[in-house]
Amino acid sequence: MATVKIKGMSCNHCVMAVQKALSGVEGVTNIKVDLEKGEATFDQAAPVDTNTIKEAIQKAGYQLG
Ligand SMILES: [Cu+2]
Repeated sequence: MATVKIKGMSCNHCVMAVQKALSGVEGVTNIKVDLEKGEATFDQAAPVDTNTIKEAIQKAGYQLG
């Protein structure tokens, strides 16, 4: 399981946006986004490049923290 810190989430809309962004990354499964902690956890069905995660999060309008 991997955990990433995400900056800029303020409500459940943000949670959904981050969830959707991560679900679009190949190999990422079992995503859980925690608004209060400002982080997301996920399992990797295949090795996932951190830069790919970063880009997906940024495209959704947030930053890795
Ligand atoms: Cu929001």
